[in-house]
Amino acid sequence: MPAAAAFRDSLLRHLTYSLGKAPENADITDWRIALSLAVRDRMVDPWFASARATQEGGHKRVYYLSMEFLIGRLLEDAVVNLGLLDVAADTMHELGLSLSDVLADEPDAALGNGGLGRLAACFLESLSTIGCPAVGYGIRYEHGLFKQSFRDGRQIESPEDWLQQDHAWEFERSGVSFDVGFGGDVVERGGHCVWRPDETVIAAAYDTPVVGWRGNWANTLRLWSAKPTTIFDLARFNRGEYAAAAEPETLARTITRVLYPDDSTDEGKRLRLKQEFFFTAASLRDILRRFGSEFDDLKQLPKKAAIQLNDTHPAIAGPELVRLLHDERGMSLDCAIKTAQATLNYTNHTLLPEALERWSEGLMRELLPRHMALIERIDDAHHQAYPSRTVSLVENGDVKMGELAFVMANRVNGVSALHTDLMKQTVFKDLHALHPERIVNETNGVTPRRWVLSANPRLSTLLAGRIGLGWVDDLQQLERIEPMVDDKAFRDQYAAAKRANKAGLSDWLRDTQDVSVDPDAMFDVQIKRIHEYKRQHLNILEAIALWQAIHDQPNADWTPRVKIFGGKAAPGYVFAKEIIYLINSVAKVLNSDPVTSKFLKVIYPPNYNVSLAEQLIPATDLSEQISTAGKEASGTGNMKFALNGALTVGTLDGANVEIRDLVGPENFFLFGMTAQEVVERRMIEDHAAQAIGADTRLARALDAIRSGAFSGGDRDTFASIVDNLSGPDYFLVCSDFTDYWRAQRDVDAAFRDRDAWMRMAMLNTARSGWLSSDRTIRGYMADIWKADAVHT
Ligand code: GPQ
Repeated sequence: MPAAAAFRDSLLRHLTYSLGKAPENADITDWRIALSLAVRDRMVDPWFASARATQEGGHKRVYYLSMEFLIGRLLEDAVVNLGLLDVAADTMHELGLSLSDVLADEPDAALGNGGLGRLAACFLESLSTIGCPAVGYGIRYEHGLFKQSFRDGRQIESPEDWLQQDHAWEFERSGVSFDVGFGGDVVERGGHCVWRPDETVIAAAYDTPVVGWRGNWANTLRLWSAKPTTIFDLARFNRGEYAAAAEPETLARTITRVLYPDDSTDEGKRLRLKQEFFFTAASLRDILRRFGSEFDDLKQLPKKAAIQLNDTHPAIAGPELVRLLHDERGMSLDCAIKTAQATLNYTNHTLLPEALERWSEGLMRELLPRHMALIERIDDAHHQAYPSRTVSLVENGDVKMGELAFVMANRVNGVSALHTDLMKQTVFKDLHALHPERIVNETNGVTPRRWVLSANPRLSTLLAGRIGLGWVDDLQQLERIEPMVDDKAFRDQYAAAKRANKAGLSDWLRDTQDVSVDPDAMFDVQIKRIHEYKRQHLNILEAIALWQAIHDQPNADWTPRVKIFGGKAAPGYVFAKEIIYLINSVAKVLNSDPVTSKFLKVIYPPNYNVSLAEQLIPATDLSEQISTAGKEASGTGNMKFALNGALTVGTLDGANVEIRDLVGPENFFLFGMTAQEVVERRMIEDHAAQAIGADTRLARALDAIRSGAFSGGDRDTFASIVDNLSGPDYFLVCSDFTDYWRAQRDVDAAFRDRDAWMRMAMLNTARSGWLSSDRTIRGYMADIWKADAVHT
């Protein structure tokens, strides 16, 4: 049978025999699931082959432990990587459906908050593309990140329900489960400690294969779901106490019920600690089980397994691995600690003090009594080996998880050059002095398969026509288009691809957001979680000042701009929610202003997620990366924009620094204070007042907010924002405003020379190949994991 016919046959078989649907009764979701199953079938053989090659060769495996995997939709990734795009499109077409409609029907799996979770997803795909044996371990949240809507401009949250429809990608592994305990006490038996938990839940495994480019290799994403050890209490049920009878089940399932919606803030909730221990403990048991099925000597664990802790969320892995090796397998404590240290590594993703996890000793002793005792032993051992007055794992009654992760790790890494330097100078200064070899840098990256090839088919086709497809897994090859930037025909084609992406976005905005925008206007985009350090309020202040400037001179030759915002605020983050309300309120006034709206619009589509990012980024001219220097660990959206030919207006923060070095300072709009200047500026007590006094535009923009221009005349509505900015202004919005305004006017001027702009955009694409997550993963393999790619 020809390939296309075989594929069609497989799809129809799945529709009929897996879903039990007749083609005439199938809706788009049925077709989508049938297609996913047909595609999934094609992943299984490479998946098995990868597992066999790893086992037979006795290769080292990488284990990536992460509370978050922001995977988004999976069907297109799978279709593209397996080379099935044309076959799938033709098949759907023959069946009277469009592949793009079917792809769009897939729920966007949001098992993560933002950059940290998306990074984990890009890493899994790169690990498979490279052929590095790996398992991603996380939590199968029943509900991912909340859905965001706006009511009268304010954020409303509602539960997300990605599992409502069948999740076609996973295999439930009823044979793979572990008991995970909490609470109870510790007793001594025969000279060693035994933890006797008083609560136990089952961790049940669900596997999703992750296939790499060209389908040569597939790794596993194994997510744990919590189940009760007893289904229900029959005695209570028989007494008619129905709700009480179901209690054990409800309690157990609560652990994996929902993703905590806090990005870069530590809420310190008991259930969160349970989630962290739950998935970490299950994963470690699984890792030891796999090791034990292949090898005998547990001391060899570091040779065969490298465990990466994605932030401190799984940092309890340190004491838990020591407990498993020492208490349960009889290794000496000293050897257990050393073995764990040689196996574990830790990635830090932020220096923000409010995000550094601390758990109270009381809570730890209550939920994880044996671990608390082991943390004290680990602390003692570290003190013995490295006498220091300043380093301690427990401080003011709290266990410091960053320090614990550091002490238990072979390598500790930051996620951009600047961030890694700052780690050494600030949060981990003392530990770095004791362990000068331990901290390394691995600058983040993004997968080009999703973020260029799939998200931007027009650009990809253009590139393929000129340099083939080698860039897809060797992104440095984008350099090969650099000599073509002065080729007028190529530049026009590049510009046409961008224009078509923008026209597509304009249509979408018209259909879904009820606003009309000119595709020839500059599309200026800031998409990321809403946070004061990311400074969406700096962006909206500039919009207000620009609106005022246009009013002053309505006949001047303004460069038309569409400012697009996207992002969610943590439900408990009141100030971030005020920023959302301000943006929406400003949008309302500006978009209906007959004088200015042809030059300036503000649009904030709700419920920003991975799929929306895929749509926005290829249609962007200007990427806003405007965090207070020293606060954004890396950023990864910034990389996606540069690859897709958006120019950046940005500060010297996180990976912006490296992006600017790559693309060249003349192709990047830099503004603002450096991290060092930020520290110095904060020492000036009235820095905000000084900045406002020195810039009438800034003063006027703040006055407009204060006087109620965006709140129907009410002066109180945005008082918290204005008071903050004119008072403490910790994130230095006012101090950076003047230079931001200057940079934005430079952007305006540059955009008016379309040809020169396109040249700069093309240079951004040509020079951004280093930003591939394949490069990042190769760095981890060489510097941290000492793991090799395996070829099937
Ligand atoms: N990041 Cl600590 C998150 O997305 N969530 C978090 O809880 C923490 C960090 C981000 C960080 O803010 C970005 O700068 C990074 O690019 C990203 O992690 C991946 O490293």
